[in-house]
Order: sequence, then C-alpha cells, then structure tokens
Amino acid sequence: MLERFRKRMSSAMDDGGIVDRSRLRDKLLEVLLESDVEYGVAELLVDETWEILDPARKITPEEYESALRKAIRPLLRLGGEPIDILKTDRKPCVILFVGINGTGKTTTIAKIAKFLHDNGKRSVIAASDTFRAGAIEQIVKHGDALGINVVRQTGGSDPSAVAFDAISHAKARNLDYVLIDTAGRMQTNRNLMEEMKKIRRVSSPDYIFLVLDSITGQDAIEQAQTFMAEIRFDGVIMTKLDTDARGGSVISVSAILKIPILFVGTGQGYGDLMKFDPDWYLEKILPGRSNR
Ligand SMILES: Nc1nc2c(ncn2[C@@H]2O[C@H](COP(=O)(O)OP(=O)(O)O)[C@@H](O)[C@H]2O)c(=O)[nH]1
Ligand SMILES: [Mg+2]
Repeated sequence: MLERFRKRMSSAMDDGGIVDRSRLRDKLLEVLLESDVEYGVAELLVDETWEILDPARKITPEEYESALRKAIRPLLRLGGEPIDILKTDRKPCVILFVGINGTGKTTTIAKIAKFLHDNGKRSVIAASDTFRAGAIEQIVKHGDALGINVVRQTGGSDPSAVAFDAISHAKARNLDYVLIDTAGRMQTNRNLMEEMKKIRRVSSPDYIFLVLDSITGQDAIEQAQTFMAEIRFDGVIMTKLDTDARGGSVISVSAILKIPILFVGTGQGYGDLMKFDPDWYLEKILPGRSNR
C-alpha cells in the first residue's frame, strides 16, 4: 500500500513538497480502492484521515501517512477483543472451520493443531470434507506429519457423522480440542450451506471460524457476508498475507463484519500462523517510524 500511497501523493504535491489538499482526498481514495479496501470503508478512512489532520496547516506526506495509520488502527479492532482459543472451559472445545474452496481451511487447521500442540493441548481433527477427492488424504497427511489423530470415514460419507465420531473420540480420550475440517465449493452453493448447518447442528461447536483468502479482496468480503447471513461465525482467519501485496481486505473484513480477526496465515508451513496483531499489520502495509 505504501508504494502506491507515496506515488500518488507525490503526484499531488507542489514543488515545496507540500501536499495539494484539493487533490488529496481523491488520491487517497484511489490508493485505498486499489489496495482492496471496500468502497464505503475507503470513504470512511478518507474522512477520518482528513479529520485527524490540522486543516489550518500545510501538511507533509509523512503527516498524512501517520494520519492514515491512525485512521486505520481502530478499524482493525472493531470486532472487539479476539477470542483466545487456549482459554476455554469446554472439554473438548469444538471448533468448526468454514470457508470456500482453496481459502486455506485444511492448511490452517493443521497450523492450529500444531499451535495447540505447542501449547500442551491435545486435539483430534475431523476429516469432514468428504466431498472433494483427495481432501481426506490431505488432512490425514498433515495429521501424520504432526502426530495428531484424524477421524475419517470413506469419501462421500456424511460429514456430520464424521464430526460426531471425532467428538466421541475426543470425549473417550479426554482430548482438549476437536477441529472440524469442511468442504468448500462456492459460497452460493445451497447444498453446502445446508451441509454446514447440519454439521453445526450435530456438532454444536463452541466456535465457528471463517477462513478467508486475503488475496481475493472484494470477493472475500462477499463470502464473509454470505456466511454471516447463513451460519454466523465467531472469528475470522485471513490466509496468504505473505502473498498479498495490497493488504486492504483485512481492513475491510474487520470494518464491515465487526468480527475479530484471530489469526493470519503467513506461509505454507505449519509454523506460518500468527495471532493477528494490528501493529504488525499496520507496519506491513504502511511501514514507518511513526506507527504508534
Ligand atoms: N502462501 C500461503 N499459502 C497458503 C496459506 N494458507 C494456505 N495456503 C495454500 O493454499 C492452498 C489451498 O489450501 P487448502 O488448505 O487446501 O484450502 P482449503 O480448500 O480451504 O482446505 C494450498 O496450496 C495451501 O498451501 C498461507 O497463509 N500462505
Ligand atoms: Mg480443504
């Protein structure tokens, strides 16, 4: 975001390096939209940035950057304090992961299983994506690599039955967490939504987490809104931040959904999962010394 920002801003500056106000708003809006910030959120940010700046003075680009950071920051925590999955009195604590195909659900579940394991917690994974060929194999492979049990049935079987089995498995072995993988397909797919609702009914999850691919920008917001209307969720995990050059979808998701972003995916390895930290994120999209 920063490079675009500086390029645009320099084109709106006069010779003295001072920003020409009349063009600032438009330039900033352009930068935000190009960075995958949703239109309404971008407008709000432009207004907020404008308000933070002292209109009586000439403004330097650094001041403008700093004001933009200040405007973005509160939007990143609009969902309230994130859930700490390690602090739960439920045993087993059942977490259902939903999201469309390819967003990174299965990979994220493996990462979370590792995170829990590293914190002394024992989990079982339910291979409830029984729809796609290879999905069961994929999660079993992760389970083997991490030394974590995966409860499965044959392909095509009822995903709810697999989730139910995994919960029984966890209860019998006194495990701490049940992580339920699910099938993706399209968010518009009626059957998928019905399937998710059935899994939710059968497994009564303590938490539902929506996994979104940050690269998909505007589409990620639409997916989230559809899932929100259909099944609701308690937290969001944004994946592939390592490959997302624009970065704005995180702001939009947080600002529009008002659901906390819990974790971000930063690579394909099991360790590439971070608790979402607004400071880290701001530094990533708008690096600068005046971040705090
Ligand atoms: N670079 C990167 N790739 C990721 C991340 N999370 C998932 N992936 C990749 O995205 C692809 C789809 O992931 P998968 O877990 O199968 O998605 P699912 O269909 O939602 O279960 C795989 O190639 C993953 O390695 C991430 O945070 N960063
Ligand atoms: Mg999957």
